[in-house]
Amino acid sequence: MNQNLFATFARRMRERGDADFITTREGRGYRHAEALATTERLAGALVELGVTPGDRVAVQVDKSAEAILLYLATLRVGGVYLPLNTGYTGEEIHYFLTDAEPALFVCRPGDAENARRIAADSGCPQIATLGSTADGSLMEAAETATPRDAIVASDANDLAAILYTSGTTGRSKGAMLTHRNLGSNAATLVEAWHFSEEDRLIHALPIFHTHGLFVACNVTLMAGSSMLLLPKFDVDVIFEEMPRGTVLMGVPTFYTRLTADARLTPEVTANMRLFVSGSAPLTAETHREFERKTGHAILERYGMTETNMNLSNPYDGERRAGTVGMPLPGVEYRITDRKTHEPVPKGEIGMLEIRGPNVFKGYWRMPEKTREELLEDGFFVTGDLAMVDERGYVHIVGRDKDLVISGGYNVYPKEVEQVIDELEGVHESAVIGLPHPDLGEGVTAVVVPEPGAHLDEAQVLDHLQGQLAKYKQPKRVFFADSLPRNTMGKVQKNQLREQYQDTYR
Ligand code: MCA
Ligand code: AMP
Repeated sequence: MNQNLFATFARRMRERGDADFITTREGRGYRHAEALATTERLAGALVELGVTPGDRVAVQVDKSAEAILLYLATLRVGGVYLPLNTGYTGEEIHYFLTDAEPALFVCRPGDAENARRIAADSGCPQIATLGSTADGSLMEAAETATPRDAIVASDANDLAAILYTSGTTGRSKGAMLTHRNLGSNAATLVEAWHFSEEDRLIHALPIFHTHGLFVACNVTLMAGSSMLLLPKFDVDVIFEEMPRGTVLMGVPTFYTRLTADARLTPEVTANMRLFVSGSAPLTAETHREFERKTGHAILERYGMTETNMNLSNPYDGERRAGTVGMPLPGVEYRITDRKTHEPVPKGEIGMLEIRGPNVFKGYWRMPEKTREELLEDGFFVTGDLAMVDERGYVHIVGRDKDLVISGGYNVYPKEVEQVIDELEGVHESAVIGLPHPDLGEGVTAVVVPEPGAHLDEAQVLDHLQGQLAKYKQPKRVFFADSLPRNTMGKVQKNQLREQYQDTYR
């Protein structure tokens, strides 16, 4: 049997035929059968552009129905989908193209000139464009290409996607995800969250990360549901659409913004059956406040790029504020001593490790990194600190990794520090996350200038423009004579977090 994930999706799309798959507020959408036919044409275009099984297809495009169909067409031809944050700068893209060696880079029509140059510099043989209104050279090619109705035969262990996740060393790592990884997780979530053909997901997340791409789209496809595709999260639009939706998936910032709005009532959410939160910690306060205002208990779950979803609060049963629930069926977890990987006594804090069919194959061309984080017995070391309570609910209590999560986007301090340190007059810097009422954590830099150098906040921020995606850039920059260090010489970021804790409050 063909274990290509798309074979499962195609079966469902055929069954669902004329039922809506993707709808938009502008009225441009796709029914399931129509979407399936478009993937045949896009597959034809991909093959004509030189994509063969196993090839990476790198994609940096605005959110659109066609972008989702491009993901599906890539699976159809046996390619490996590689989505890239639309905020990434040319320099960042250059790294991804060089590292992943894609056969094709699909970019926004307006970026074509730069993309051509970056592709040439990084050895990528082909580019195509895709705009948010079905425009661009890829859709033109799809019009004339010979449709391909075959679905390339794949093994469950073959790669379906590579998603880059920043590394603690500052170098992004490509997480290799197989057809089994994605397929098993989607099937599990459909069951766990009771998805059905009746569901209409309000899709307001970006589609270049696990949450908006795999959790949202794969689950919709597998259940034969439909989704309202929104270009971005906009509170006004969510309030307008909730009466016609059934599920919302969001990062905690969605819920803090909705909760702060007077329009949040039981009436406006009456048609909704499920609110899912993840990608960053949802505060117990927001959870309770949302429930008080709507009667809906947000379902918080825990996942990672490397593993898709691991733990989830129950659909039926208590959804406990401040916890991420229990392991999903088929997923095992253990909480261990960081050094020995031996389980710690129940109720104590330790490293969260995960094993299951959802756990990735390793980091693209980084065997050593893979060995460090993917243990011989199959457990993946998440870098998150957790404890389990007496009722079996897991609490994520902190991170062992130096990571900031801002509005659901991960920012690795090392990467930002390296760019700041290149600025003339900077001796060294430390980047930290501080409590932020809207984004959860606000990226913040503490900079130590060279003796005699005169630097100000604007200079540091100017220097970062164009080098780092906007969401990675600090919201504030502070200056200090030195950084606090322990006897081993390690920067004490806890002390800095304490010193500047009230910055955004
Ligand atoms: C936008 N900006 C940000 C962020 N988003 N800055 C820091 N952190 C952010 N997350 C910048 C904009 O460039 C803009 O800058 C300024 O902040 C104000 O933008 P605003 O209009 O408020 O932002 P927004 O468009 O409303 O976006 C906020 C957002 C968005 C809705 C929270 O960031 C978002 O959709 N985040 C979701 C991320 C996500 O999908 N994460 C899942 C990763 P300026 O004004 O200067 O131009 S997957 C994952 O983590 C795992 C697997 C999991 O468990 O799910
Ligand atoms: P990413 O690298 O984008 O896959 O982000 C994964 C990280 O997001 C995890 O390692 C956690 O630190 C964090 N995360 C995801 N979901 C939750 C959650 N519900 N609560 C706390 N942290 C979360």
